[in-house]
Amino acid sequence: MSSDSDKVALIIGIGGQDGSYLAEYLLELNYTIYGIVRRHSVCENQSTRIEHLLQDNKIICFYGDINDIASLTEIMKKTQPTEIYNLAAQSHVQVSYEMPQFTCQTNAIGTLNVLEACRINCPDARLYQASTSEMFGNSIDDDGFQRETTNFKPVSPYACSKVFGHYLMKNYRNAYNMKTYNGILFNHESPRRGINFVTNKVAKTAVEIKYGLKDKLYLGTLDSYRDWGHAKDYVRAMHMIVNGPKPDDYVVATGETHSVRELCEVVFSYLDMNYKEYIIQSEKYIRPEELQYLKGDYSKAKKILGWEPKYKFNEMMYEMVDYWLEKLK
Ligand code: NAP
Ligand code: F7E
Repeated sequence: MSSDSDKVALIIGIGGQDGSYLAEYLLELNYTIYGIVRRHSVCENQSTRIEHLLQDNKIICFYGDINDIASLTEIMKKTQPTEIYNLAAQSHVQVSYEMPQFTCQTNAIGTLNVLEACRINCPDARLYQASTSEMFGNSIDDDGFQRETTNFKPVSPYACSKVFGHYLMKNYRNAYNMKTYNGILFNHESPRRGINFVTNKVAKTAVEIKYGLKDKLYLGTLDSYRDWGHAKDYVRAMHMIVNGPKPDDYVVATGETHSVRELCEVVFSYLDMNYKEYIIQSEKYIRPEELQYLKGDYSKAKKILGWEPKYKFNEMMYEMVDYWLEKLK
């Protein structure tokens, strides 16, 4: 692996699923890593996924918040990053219906704060923005895929807030010649995924049922489709995007789609169970407007960056189930 020892990364949202994997990945490339975490009353909550990195002093973290431009300014001034990854967000789609204003304030205005702090304090830094396939909403090209040229028709406050951030990145790229990069990432999962996202919820609950700790799994719709990849593949893509030939926007996906029903089938049959016996559909998890179908065309990332996913869907789900089998033993 090549060395990037003069490179300094600032990961905003380092304590999240992607932030933790990205930190591990960039450490292997010899980056100096700074991270921003929010303050929690239970302080271990902000560092569960990065405890191993903090213990060995492999990364340095600061308290900050993308809603607080003073904290961003101070940290950027102090660390002078060559690359900034803005992964901070209220990232749950259903929660964005319950907290629309907070979601938009954080994901949209927070991203504006990151851009402004960067423009003023480290204008030469390369800045990555965590854009999302949610921005496409129910917009699909005639061949059944979404790609960089597909129209955005967002169907949640979360998706709308991310469209704002996405266009602002493009605006600052053109207006100020800043090096901004949008990664339009489709769903990506891992054992570190929050357990209120459907993949890890199904994996964890199926194991709890297997061990006799629960008897039912309550879900919303089983008929939506997602293009699910592995977070480890996707943080590798983030780094390749930021080090690409020019500031640009890229779709990162697997090109495969599966329904929530198929996901349940894969997980329960791995545990020798029939999912139909355990699932109860609950109104609680039905969204006011649902995004029905996602399948991404990653050919631009493949052609220009040489990126391709390594993990397959079943393999990833088995890894998540194995994690819970061990943890709940
Ligand atoms: P995640 O696990 O929810 O992590 C988000 C991180 O952002 C958490 O560490 C969170 O801290 C932090 N954060 C939230 N609000 C903040 C604020 N105001 N200031 C500073 N930090 C804040 O999400 P993820 O799955 O790693 O996703 C990373 C990014 O990619 C997010 O922006 C998400 O919207 C986007 N994205 C995710 C996917 C996906 O499938 N995973 C796909 C496309 C795009 P706390 O722990 O304190 O809340
Ligand atoms: O839902 C359905 C739900 O919450 C997937 C975020 O990382 O990816 C993620 O957003 C599907 C939806 O992810 C339950 O209705 C059924 O159709 O795991 P999810 P998401 O909404 O696709 C995108 C790319 C992001 O950018 C977001 O940050 O599963 N579903 N029953 C359920 N979903 C949940 N969470 N819980 C259920 O009980």
